[in-house]
Amino acid sequence: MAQLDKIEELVTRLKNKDKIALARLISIVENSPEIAKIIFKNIDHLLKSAYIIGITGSPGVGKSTLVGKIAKKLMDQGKSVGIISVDPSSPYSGGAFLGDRIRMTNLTMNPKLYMRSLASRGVTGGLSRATFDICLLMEAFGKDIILIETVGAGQSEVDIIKLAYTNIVIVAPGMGDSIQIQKAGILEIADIFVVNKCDLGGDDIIAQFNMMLDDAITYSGLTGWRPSAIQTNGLTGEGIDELIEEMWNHKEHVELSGILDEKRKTMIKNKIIDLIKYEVEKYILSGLVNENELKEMVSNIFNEEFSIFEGAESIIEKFFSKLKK
Ligand SMILES: Nc1nc2c(ncn2[C@@H]2O[C@H](COP(=O)(O)OP(=O)(O)OP(=O)(O)O)[C@@H](O)[C@H]2O)c(=O)[nH]1
Ligand SMILES: [Mg+2]
Repeated sequence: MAQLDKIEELVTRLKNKDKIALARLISIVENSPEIAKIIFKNIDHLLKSAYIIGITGSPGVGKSTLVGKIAKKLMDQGKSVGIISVDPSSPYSGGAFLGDRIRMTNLTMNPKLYMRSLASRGVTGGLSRATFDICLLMEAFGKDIILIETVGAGQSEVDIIKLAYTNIVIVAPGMGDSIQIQKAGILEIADIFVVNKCDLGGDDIIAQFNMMLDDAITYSGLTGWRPSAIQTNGLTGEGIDELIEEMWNHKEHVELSGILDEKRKTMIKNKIIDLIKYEVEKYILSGLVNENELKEMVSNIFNEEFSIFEGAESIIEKFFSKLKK
């Protein structure tokens, strides 16, 4: 495949901070995990030099606006920033759309910034797999900070949230506040809690959040970190400095406590398992049972000739007996 010859050249260009090479490699990684393996044979990063920050919140709370403001400040501090905007519900992908808020600030023109949006369509092997791989590419490119924006609702997004070293959860007044806060697992997710649109209020949300924290007595015992609640205004930039300062505080906390290394090790473990699963599944589905056989099996099960478990078991047995040969 002609594409394969180009991989090495693209990786070299990536390491020389060529944005076009980064964009091409991300597209390849999104669409074909097969070729992604070849890319990563030439890249030996372990997400140690790039720091990953997750920004999660319901639609419209101001995530993209804040991401734009945060990115700008970080770049002013001399950091190189990558943004991944994950939107499973969006029909677009491939960097074609991204928060117009960010675009409006002309940030896209900044050479220190690279943005990419990711939708389910066109991504092979799961959004979290692609997000992880894109983080690796961005790190190899030389990004210091990677910001991942997600709505955080689906399972694949929960997996993406687990990738981030510091998670910022954003809510906004007047958008079903108590529901937003009570949403599953906010205390487990939020390292920093942000109430955006403070021009519209939000003191009550802060009070409610602090009460919840006080109730969760065991919480601080788990990680030794008590999330703070910060009010921001995405339009004026109010509160952004405080938010960034808190990000650095949390970074220091996870680094010194060893939590960060544990997290990285878990990511490595999950990646190994992912790769094995992918290969084994591919082997079984192409080598041991083809699409037609599987179809026939499904009809037989549907006609109650045997059970789902017996069907799966027969394939697994075939797999192991083949291994023994
Ligand atoms: N009043 C007010 N409006 C804000 C503030 N921050 C953002 N907005 C507005 O809120 C709207 C949604 O902002 P986005 O940044 O697109 O929100 P989002 O969370 O990224 O939205 P999705 O990506 O669609 O989930 C936009 O019209 C923003 O201009 C703020 O602090 N105050
Ligand atoms: Mg957005």
